[in-house]
Amino acid sequence: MLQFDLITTDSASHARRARLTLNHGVVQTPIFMPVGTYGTVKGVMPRSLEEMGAQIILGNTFHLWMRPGLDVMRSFGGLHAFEQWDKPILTDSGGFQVWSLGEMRKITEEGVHFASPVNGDKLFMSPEVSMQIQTVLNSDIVMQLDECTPYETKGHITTEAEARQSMEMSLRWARRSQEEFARLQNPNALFGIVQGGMFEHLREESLQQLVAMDFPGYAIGGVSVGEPKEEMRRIMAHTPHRLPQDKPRYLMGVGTPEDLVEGVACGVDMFDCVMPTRNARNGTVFTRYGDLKIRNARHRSDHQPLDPSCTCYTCAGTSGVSWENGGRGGFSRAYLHHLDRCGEMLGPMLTTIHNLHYYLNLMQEIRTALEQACFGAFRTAFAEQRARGV
Ligand code: PRF
Ligand code: ZN
Repeated sequence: MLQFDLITTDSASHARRARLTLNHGVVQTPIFMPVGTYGTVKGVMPRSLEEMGAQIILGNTFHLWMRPGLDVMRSFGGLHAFEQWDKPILTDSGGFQVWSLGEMRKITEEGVHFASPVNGDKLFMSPEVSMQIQTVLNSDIVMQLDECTPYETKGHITTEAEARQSMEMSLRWARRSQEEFARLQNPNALFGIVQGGMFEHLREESLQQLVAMDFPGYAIGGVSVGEPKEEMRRIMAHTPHRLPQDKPRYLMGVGTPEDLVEGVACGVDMFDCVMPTRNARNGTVFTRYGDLKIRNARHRSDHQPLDPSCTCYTCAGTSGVSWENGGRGGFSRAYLHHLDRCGEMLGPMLTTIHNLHYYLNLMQEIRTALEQACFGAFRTAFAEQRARGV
């Protein structure tokens, strides 16, 4: 089940504001989806995610198949009950993760043969297997199994012929995914994934074939895979707006705050990325005025919060009133610097809360700007403020 209702469209760009209804609830788009690969958004309790306004989170077919395994997932009736998250979940198919195994795998037309990174067992992932696992997980949005075409392999940039072969196999896997999904009578929604590497005509072919198959939603895969930024932006400007107006569009694994704002302008509705959570664990935080490294010695005795304009628990405490609006403040940069120096667990927990809040709040600001018909002005002001620096 999936329903997608457009609320407003921007007159000067491809941006849209919409409402996506799924089996476990409603999602307001454009949206950022926190990544919870192993059935947990690392370091964050589900109640904190809800408090931060997360509406949908990711899970991963490949990882959950490895651990805890399908028998355990089946005994819980799916991922929602297991991880104690009752709002929508999207699961990636495992294609991208199997691809990331590098030398450990062999891709054939039938599927992917590989050795389990956990215990070395010989395993096989196919479009059918991916659909069977995602059916047990009972995720609201299921992704087709695809092959994420690399930008380069060992210094060799993927040729047009290679990108075509890969894209065409993803199309055949899309058809097999769709057939198996139907056979399993999965009650959720299956998305097709556009591939085609850095070649616009291949992207065009891929999307037209997928659109002919009539998926309830579409993703753009194979971007942010090591290509130069200009290449990524070129594909971002090419593909999303060519997909059906009345279906959700998901740009996989993207990106920086700037990428999200530009992605929305290109017509993207949904994003996911490890950046806010992973960077938080490395001590890099996002702020309205640019990025900040908490490890830097200049924060040693700084009493300010990470971002004086932020209303997250880390920056504003429980009041939710930002420091610059007269709030008493939350945790100081000095304290977060100290936690990082000492390797304390609370450090990454607090920086993760802040970064996710930043991403989720950015999307909220985008939705509000679209509703108030001032997305263009928002886009300009955002870029200027971020470039100015902390
Ligand atoms: N395919 C799948 N998952 C993905 C990608 C893809 O191409 C990407 C590329 N950025 C991230 N996650 N299935
Ligand atoms: Zn904050």
